[in-house]
Amino acid sequence: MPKECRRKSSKESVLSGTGINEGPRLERRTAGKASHICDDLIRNAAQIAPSSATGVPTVMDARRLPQVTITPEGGGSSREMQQEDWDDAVDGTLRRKLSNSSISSTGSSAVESEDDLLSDNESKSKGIITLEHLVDSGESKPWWKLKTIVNWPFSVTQRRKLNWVQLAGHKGNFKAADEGNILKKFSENEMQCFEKLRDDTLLPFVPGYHGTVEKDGESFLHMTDLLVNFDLPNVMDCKMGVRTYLEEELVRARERPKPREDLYKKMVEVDSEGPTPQEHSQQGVTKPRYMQWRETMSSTNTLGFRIEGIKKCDGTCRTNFKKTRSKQDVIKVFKDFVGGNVDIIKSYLSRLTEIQQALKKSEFFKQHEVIGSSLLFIHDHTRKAQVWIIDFGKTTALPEGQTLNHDIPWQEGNREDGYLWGLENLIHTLESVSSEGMGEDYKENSQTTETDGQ
Ligand code: I3P
Repeated sequence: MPKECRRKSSKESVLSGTGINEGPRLERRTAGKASHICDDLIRNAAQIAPSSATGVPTVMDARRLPQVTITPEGGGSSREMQQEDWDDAVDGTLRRKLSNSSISSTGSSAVESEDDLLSDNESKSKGIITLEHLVDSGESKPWWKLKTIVNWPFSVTQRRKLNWVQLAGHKGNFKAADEGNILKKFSENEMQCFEKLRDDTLLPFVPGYHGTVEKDGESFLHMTDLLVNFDLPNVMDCKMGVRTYLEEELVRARERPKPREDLYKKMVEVDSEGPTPQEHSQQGVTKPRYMQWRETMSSTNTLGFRIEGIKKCDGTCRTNFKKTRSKQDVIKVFKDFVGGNVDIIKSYLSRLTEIQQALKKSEFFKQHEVIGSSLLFIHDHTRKAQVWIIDFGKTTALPEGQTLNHDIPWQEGNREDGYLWGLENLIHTLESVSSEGMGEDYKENSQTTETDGQ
């Protein structure tokens, strides 16, 4: 385990230079990669873990100021959260827009129109980030969502008030719920999936679903918070399959092409040669074109899965894996993610094998095109490790009687998604990590994999 993720005595914490001193250091480390830090990761939120096994705040907890670094689009200045912001937040008065920051997107619903997506992205590209503080009657349950590096040194009391923090996602996608649960923005598609999954072999591998609820005039899916039983969890999101867009999105873009400037900019940021001359001149690319480009740049096309983002127990969050493409690239990232601990890899492997078996038996899986779904890897310093199947917003039922193999090549019209092929490659990749061993250089690898050109 990385040393920094073990629970420390207050003395150790003070001496180690983590804690209050860590924020600025992290900020410096990530400056210049600002627009991609925590953009896409962990739509199921980062749980505020209890301070210690006993729940007693450490001395560091008491000494450290709440610290949030807002990272602006395209680098530039950043802003640390001040004590008064925090005071505002816990008082229940904060609803503040901070300019020059951005929220990126993940986990959308297939029911959204391209126009909706455009308007959502327009606000994102204007760099507006909203800190929303929502208070339930009776009990204070603030909810913030930030694109940020977070170092949450809150006391236990404060932690209880702040159920969890969402680092990214489509605006308004998540809200805090009752203890151990979260609310995810309603999607008809996803709801239908959860309803069908109630009687499926995949049930033990998907987040608990407790129906829909209304809050502040909006509908949400009431779900188990997967991070709740972990102590300072490390989380990785792997998007599964060889294709990340629906066939219907492709058809729509062909019939009514809508070049998007935000996607063009994201493409250029990673590869200035990416857009065609025509796309350069119109300063826009269509969504399927962008998604296909993302697939070829990353390991989606070559391995049938890709790493979307990682949040580590020290609060750092990386999403600059757009060019993490080869098996060796992925191995390096996994080694760093588990902090060189082969036992965690073995636990993940065993869970992935169970998932693979369950998928092969699943009626739900046979009857659905699974697009944009992720495997969420979670482990902590106790070596507890789990993998969950998440995000069914773009998982769609096939016509009656039709089934998919999930391991044969996609051709437009056959709706194959390559999920099982990707899972097999993922398992082989982790087997390689396990058999290769970690070596001494896994820490270095975390530096060398930052290859997005961001
Ligand atoms: C985004 C990513 C998301 C996608 C989003 C893309 O690209 O592919 O999966 O949302 O589309 O911008 P990136 O990872 O490079 O940031 P959906 O899965 O919901 O389609 P969007 O911009 O239309 O939200």
